[in-house]
Amino acid sequence: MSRHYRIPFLLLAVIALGSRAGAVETEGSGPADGPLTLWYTKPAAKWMEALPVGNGRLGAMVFGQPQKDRLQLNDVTVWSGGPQPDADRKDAYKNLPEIRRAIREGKYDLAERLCAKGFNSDAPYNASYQTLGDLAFDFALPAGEVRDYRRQLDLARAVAGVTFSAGGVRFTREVFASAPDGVLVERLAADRKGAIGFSMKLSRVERAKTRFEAPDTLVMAGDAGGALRYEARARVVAEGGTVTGDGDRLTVKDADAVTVLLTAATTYALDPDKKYEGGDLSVARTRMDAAAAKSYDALKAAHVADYRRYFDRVRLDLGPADASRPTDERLKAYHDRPDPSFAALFYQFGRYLLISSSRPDDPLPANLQGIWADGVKPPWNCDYHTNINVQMNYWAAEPANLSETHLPMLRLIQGLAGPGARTAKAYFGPDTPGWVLSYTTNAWGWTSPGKGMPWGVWFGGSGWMCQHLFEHYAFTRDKDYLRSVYPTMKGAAAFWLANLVEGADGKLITSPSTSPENSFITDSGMKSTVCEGATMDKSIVWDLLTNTAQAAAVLGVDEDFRKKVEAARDRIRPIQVGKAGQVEEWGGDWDLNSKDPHHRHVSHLFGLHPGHEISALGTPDLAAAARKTLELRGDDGTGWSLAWKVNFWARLHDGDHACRLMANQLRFTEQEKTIMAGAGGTYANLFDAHPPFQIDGNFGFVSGVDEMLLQSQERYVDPAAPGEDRYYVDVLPALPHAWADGSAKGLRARGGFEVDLSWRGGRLQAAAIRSVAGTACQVRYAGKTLPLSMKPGESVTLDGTLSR
Ligand code: FUC
Repeated sequence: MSRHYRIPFLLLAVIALGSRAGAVETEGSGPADGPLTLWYTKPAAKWMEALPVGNGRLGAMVFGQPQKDRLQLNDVTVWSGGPQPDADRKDAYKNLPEIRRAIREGKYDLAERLCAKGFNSDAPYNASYQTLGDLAFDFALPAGEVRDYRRQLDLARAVAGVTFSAGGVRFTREVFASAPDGVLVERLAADRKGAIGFSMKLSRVERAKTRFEAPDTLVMAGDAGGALRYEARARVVAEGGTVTGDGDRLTVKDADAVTVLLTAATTYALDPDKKYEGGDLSVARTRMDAAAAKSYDALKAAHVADYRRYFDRVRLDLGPADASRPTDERLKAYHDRPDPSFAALFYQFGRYLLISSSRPDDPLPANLQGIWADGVKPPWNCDYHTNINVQMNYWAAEPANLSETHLPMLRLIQGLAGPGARTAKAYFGPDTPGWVLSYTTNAWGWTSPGKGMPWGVWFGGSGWMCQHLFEHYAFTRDKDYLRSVYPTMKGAAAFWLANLVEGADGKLITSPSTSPENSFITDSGMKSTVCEGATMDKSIVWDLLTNTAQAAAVLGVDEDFRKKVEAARDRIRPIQVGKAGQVEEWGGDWDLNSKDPHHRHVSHLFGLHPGHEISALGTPDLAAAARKTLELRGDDGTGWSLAWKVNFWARLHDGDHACRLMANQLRFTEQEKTIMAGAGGTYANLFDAHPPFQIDGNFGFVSGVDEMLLQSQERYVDPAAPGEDRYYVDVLPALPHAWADGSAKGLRARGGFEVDLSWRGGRLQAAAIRSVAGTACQVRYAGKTLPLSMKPGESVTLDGTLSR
């Protein structure tokens, strides 16, 4: 790992300090069959019913079939393909003047053709995240029917399992993925001695060879059809009985209990300078030897303690849970009879998924499916789409008190500045400073535009990604961390300083400019996807320049540069309100001409969420225009689109409308085909359905709930510390009527605060605010504002009138 990617020690120390503050109370973890358990009365018949476990890097889908069972395996680094340093179109920048001219002359259709011909990428975009393989079991069960079957996932402990009886024997299986020991563990037990017998096979659909390594291990090695090689090891630790093996399988007979261990390693490292190589395959063996030397109970205790350090920080109580009904039945009932406690379960499931797919030291962040994907060609290559999806994965990381889970994403972003500098020069000219990123990236540092329109030619990726770099600081207040990421932010800002163009009105805009994956029709009937000054671009650049200037001020560096950045920011064409009172999406008032008014992307409201240019209290006129835009877009969409709308309505302080979107998102579906509009929902295993499965909706929902209960995006200037970023902390800004009584513990706010809330009859009872970093803030609730100034570690408790 190069120095560039190392997590600064102080950052870890600050996070640890902050975490301790939130980890003192642990009673949030209920019993195994309590309100925080997903449970089912049947085994998973298909992947979308299986239950995910993961330690951030290594994951498995648990099917729980009594006889022929399967753990489908993933490692977050298993990617086909390899680096593509030549993916940028050579000399694309030479086409830029002609494209800009066509746009300025209103020849948008020509501009689109020119972009499709000379401003996209012509390199193949084939690299894909892939399965690691399968651990398949064929169990010898006593004759007789399977009875009393139950399959479950305990979110409080991150342990999945099944119990059932066959032939009078009670079988128990438990599965978890341990981060501290780097191992996937399955425990097989029964209430009769000698009852455990099975054959086990380790395999992969392609490019793998498995051999038996006596006395008890299967070793699978291979490649992913490109640069990457992997090794996976499965070992059985049997109590009693016999173990034999041959070829790609081993057999256990007459054991009293067995612990199955699985480890994996790959050659991947997130280091563009080393061509993304450097991972050590021998780690699979050393981890295995270390894990096999521990007892099952010791492995489990270490795993549970480690997981609870994260999970227990936030508790959410939205009312009594009816945990006596299986999870799929509760899901099926939700849309017609929303049950707040089920929304709370879905919220905690999202936090579980983030902890399980993104740990601080992971080499890559959570992708389109987190870490869980079957086969070698999952939808959209299971990559890191940067025009909404990967960012949505991390919206909840800070507010839901899982700050460390953000770190793999923050390292990915820093790793894009190098390849993105090449892309900037290829498309905007050899003298172009800084870096840029288009609509997607992957494990190999892809930053180029895509091949097709309308998704391919879009340059908002770098600005949006840099928001995450700043947000991590805004929540943690770690200036050493901010100093380490500032050059990446500065590079993204420098690119736009050099590439904003003056519009006909003298204001600064981007050109060419698209609005992710959407198209427009002008008043004269011209259809295109390319204009100048589309709203999302402007809002992303506004956000980037604001944050970069703020970072320079906080760090006390680059005064001249900061002034230039602020001056450019202030010259960006403001958000325009169109003839229906809506926020305009494009560089013209064309929204009402659209043939697809309910398009899933709502990119032009970036300034409302995740940005902070539009706010309910600070810019009421723009907030009203945003509301109109959402009404025009409607209440349906893909899974992630519904989740984004929950966040939008929360930012508009309309909790009831946010709840309506939640009910649409929590619509049971089995649809796995790709549907681009109106079919969003949730699968039986509570994975979000685009459809197909995309995990962004799960994470976006968590963020939506956080936004309903606590907001802190709106800034003010503190005369006592004018260079520092200061935030209003809005308590219960969008509490829906349906959540009349409840409490939340451990939510995080910008400025470095941790907040516990309780409410009754829809009114705040108490807000306990702890300051991690000793920053001032202004707390707002129900029309009142209370300035607070606290020392690090200090707490205050306020009542419903914001009195102490
Ligand atoms: C964006 C969205 C699609 C899908 C894809 C992975 O391109 O427009 O709906 O989520 O990412």
